[in-house]
Amino acid sequence: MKQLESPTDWLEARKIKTRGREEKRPENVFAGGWTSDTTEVQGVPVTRICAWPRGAEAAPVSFALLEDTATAQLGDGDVEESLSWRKSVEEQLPFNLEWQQSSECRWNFYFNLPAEAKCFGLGERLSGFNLRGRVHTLFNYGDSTHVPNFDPMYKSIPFLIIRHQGRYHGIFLDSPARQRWSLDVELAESASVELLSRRGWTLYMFSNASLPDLLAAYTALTGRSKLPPTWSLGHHQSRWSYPDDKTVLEVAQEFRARKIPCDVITLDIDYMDEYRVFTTSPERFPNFRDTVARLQDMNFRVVTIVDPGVKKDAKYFVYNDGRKHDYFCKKADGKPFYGKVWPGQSVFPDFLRQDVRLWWAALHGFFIENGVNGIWNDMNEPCLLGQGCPLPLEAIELPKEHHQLFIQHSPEGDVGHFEVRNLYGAQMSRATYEGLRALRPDERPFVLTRSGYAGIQRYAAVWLGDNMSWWEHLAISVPMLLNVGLSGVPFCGVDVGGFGDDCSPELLARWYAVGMFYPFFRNHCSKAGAEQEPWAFSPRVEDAIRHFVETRYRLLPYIRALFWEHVRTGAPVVRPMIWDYPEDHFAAEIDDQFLFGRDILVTPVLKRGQTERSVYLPEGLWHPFDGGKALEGGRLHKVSFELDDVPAFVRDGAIIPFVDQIQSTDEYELTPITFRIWGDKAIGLYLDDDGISFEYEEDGYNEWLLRWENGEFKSDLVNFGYIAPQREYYFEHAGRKERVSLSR
Ligand code: MIG
Repeated sequence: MKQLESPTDWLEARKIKTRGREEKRPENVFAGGWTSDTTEVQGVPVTRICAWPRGAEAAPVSFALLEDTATAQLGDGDVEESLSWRKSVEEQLPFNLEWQQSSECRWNFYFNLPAEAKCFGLGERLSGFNLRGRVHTLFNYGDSTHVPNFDPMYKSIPFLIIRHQGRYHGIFLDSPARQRWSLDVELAESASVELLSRRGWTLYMFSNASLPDLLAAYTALTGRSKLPPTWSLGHHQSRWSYPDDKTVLEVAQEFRARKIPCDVITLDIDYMDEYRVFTTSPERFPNFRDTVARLQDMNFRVVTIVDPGVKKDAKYFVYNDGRKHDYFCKKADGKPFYGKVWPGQSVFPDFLRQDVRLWWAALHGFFIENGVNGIWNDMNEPCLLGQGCPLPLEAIELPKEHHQLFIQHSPEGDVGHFEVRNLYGAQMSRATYEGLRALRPDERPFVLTRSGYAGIQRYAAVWLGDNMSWWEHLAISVPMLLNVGLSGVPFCGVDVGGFGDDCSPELLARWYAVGMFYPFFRNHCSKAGAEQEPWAFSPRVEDAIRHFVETRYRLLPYIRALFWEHVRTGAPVVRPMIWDYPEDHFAAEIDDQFLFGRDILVTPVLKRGQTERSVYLPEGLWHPFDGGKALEGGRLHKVSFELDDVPAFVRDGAIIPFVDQIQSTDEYELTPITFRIWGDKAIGLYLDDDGISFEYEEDGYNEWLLRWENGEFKSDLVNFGYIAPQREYYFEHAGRKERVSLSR
């Protein structure tokens, strides 16, 4: 067989100038055009700056904003108010933000970072909660070396939050090209961003808000997630890979036999026919449709992986069809671009093009016909095997177009891939989301993605890629997910048990104790790792895991309400303590605890051999989740957590809806719900919708405000638009449980 052409351009891209010694502020060579205006978004003042180089006429069209245009007329969809931008008269931006262009392909931004200020956001970061004191590179890259100083990661969300004197400010630099944020590395109370692009950009400066208001404003611009299908909030089981249909069915049966709730079985790359996307293996999954149906008979749903690389194979319909229509990315010389991924030499669709997205969307008809429920997008940075980062970390120049792997078609015309790289995965997931939505209009799509850009929350849930079965990675998952949530993406999680390496029994149990509070809750493990299904170790570990997964399921009505809150306000599901306790300076430092909505404070055990940890409770009274004496907040406590204790506290004054134990969300609708009440005076919310359709957007939901006062339970109807199947309701307070009917 003839040797396939091997891609060498990525090597060429490395032969460019990289950073030497830190330079002084370079000379400003800007000679292009710019505009500046201001408005208010959800009550937050926003200044917008658009700039473009000489020769261009405007900043590029944005793919991050709701309306896909930098001049979006907000006021549609989720955004209530309409924006009116006014010409800016401001002379000075907050933090004295300044910008310039220092070469034909380099822009610089400078701002002050007062000593007291803390930085959050920027999407997926390995550096802990406060991002200050290091460089953060935003250039989507798939690599599993998740050591603390590793950079860049799979996703790039250029939205930085600055907390200063108890107020919050945001900088959103909307450009999908390489960005490097240096957050006071020099300890000089100053920060800078270097953007490598020959195109323009748009910067939004949000100022002087509370943290919830800031998120409301940022997500008013970049959009919010829809309510997820309820099944996707259940427990997912994954493995790279279950080798064949027989094994998959056995795993599913095991969950039911052992009564460990589970909703989703995920199929990794080996379900395909030699890694050809939109096919199934005739040897290992010969009756694919039947296998999916059998899983669904057991109340499971199936999520299949889809990678962007299309196998170069003249007998393969996806390759031929895409070639015929010219859908794949080409090099600057017009020749096809080939990169090596799982299928061998592969071509890559140009997802920036709408016609390509439509084509890709339609290909998902294959999965719909087979009954597949959701799609998992991987390798979509895009990641090429064995090649390292396509642009050196230290680059201070953008290679010329013909060395940027390939060319993509932006609304402004052809551009080198590096100009728009950070959009590749997001636009793939957009195509997937829109495909599922069009093909199955009555169901909320479930798409999971590894790569993404600002606004990815509109299309997909995210997981944070290849972590390891290390205690360090259990611990870092908390600040990582906090920053992902503060970057506008509520539906997020990491691989429970860790992806690489062998998990240990203790680690798996402790990981589930945290994972049950991840918005996206999936056990996943790599090929090389030892088995880590919930029963892989001892009965003691299995029992602990069962308790955590059961509790996750019992909390589903509360979790569904948290996503409602996101839809309405942009709030993340997993929140730092400062979200609700902004005045608490002690809380601002804490990144090993988090709020799961307003009423649950998660205080996980993150160290091997640890059975006790110190817990910081904010003001008020807090009740241990699994029962026991309430603790007074405003101080530290030493608390012990056995292997099977849910490591969390409930806020005094909370009413949380719990559904009776179910094994999958198929049983959700008819199962009784109990409103558990903590404290003498309490309030809560109960929301109900069909959990699967978009009717909730047309008033098809019910909402009650719940109150507990003077020993009495009351429900006030706020909205009634969904005719729910009959189920029983109870309240429970201090051991007293009574049936109630909700007011109409
Ligand atoms: O090169 O599909 O992060 O979750 O199991 C590895 C195989 C490709 C990387 C993903 C991981 C997945 C694996 N993929």
